[in-house]
Amino acid sequence: MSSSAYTTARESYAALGVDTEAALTRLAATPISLHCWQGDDVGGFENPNATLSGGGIQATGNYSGKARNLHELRQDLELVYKLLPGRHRLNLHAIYGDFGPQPVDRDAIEPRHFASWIDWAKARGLHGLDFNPSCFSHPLAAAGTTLSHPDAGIRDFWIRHCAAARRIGAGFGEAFGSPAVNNIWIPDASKDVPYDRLEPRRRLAASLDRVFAEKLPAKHLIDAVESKLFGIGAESYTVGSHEFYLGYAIKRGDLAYCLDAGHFHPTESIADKISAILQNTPSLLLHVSRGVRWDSDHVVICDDATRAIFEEVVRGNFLDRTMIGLDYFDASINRIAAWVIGTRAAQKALLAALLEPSARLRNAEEFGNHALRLALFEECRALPLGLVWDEFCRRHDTPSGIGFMDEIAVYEQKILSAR
Ligand code: RNT
Ligand code: ZN
Repeated sequence: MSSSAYTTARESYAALGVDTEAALTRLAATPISLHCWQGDDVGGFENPNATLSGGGIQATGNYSGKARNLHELRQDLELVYKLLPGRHRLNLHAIYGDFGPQPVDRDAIEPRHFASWIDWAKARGLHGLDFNPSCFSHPLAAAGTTLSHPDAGIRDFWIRHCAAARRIGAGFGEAFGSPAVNNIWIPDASKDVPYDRLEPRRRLAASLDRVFAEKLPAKHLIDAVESKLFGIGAESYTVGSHEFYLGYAIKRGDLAYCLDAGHFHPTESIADKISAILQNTPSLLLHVSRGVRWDSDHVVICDDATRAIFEEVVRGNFLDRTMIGLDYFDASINRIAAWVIGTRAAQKALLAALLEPSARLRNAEEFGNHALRLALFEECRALPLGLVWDEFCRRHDTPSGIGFMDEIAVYEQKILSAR
């Protein structure tokens, strides 16, 4: 039985020709890939007190209760998934392996180091796992360059690491019967104005060619490349820029391009890029994030920028070719709440997009009635999205409203405060 509030909402949408049931079905079938690194400020478990260093990225804040090991991270994630409606994925970085007491260097990671993640994710009914090589927080990345490093030996090390990551991703895809995304992001950049912008890019392209040389089944693995504009201490030049990777991905033809919402100029929206990129690449990976004045990786909220991203995905009928991942790391608030708030916000933004009166909007635009188009957009802002969302949560046995915060508060008191 639907709630009476939902029935009223359904009628409001139906009056505009929108089928809320179809939207709820589509939403339920769309997994979000949660980024494991929100749980411990991008530290990883290579050694007991690992912390993020370099790479031009930074987790700010010092909230108590951070996950200190694999066990604690999984424990936290179990609560997170419980508070999310629908089935979702987990996106692992290479530094989050189950390494045991012996240190394992990045170029020596193997599928067996991630086997316990597969078991864990299966036992919890997750939709699948995704992966990323970790080309930062490592002595050989200390200079801020990896795949484009001038030293061939150092390049080779990172090539081996990225190639190993692809094999681990393919193993995930095989285990779940659903392809894993292996997303390559490297920090290679320069703080000050370089003289030579070309050679590092040539080296990067050559390194990537070697990373992708091994053919792995497309049904198990989707390779993605992530561009960036600048990082902290890396402001003047980024080797893997938007133009570099877009060109590289289109040239290869089999790569997904990764758009991170924080990787462009502060007023630039990634929403407009989606229909342009998907003309020429088979698929797209989203890193849904929220930059505040810079690529600050604030917790995702259901703001206009996030809604615009999902509107473009839905309007272009691109959901089947778009993998939705989150990428933010806020260490200033309860990290579990950060995960849940951000994921639910992304889902809500997707729901809002699925609830657009698309036929009427298309028609108004086609006939040049731009006043009607504007009126419809404005009408949408006041439609009862929250009631449809609450119904979705109810049907998936998850708290609606901000009820999830109560469970997080209890967990904070019982578990986090003891860390
Ligand atoms: C960095 C990129 C990258 C990382 C993660 C940890 O600017 O956005 O995706 O945030 O891989
Ligand atoms: Zn990213």
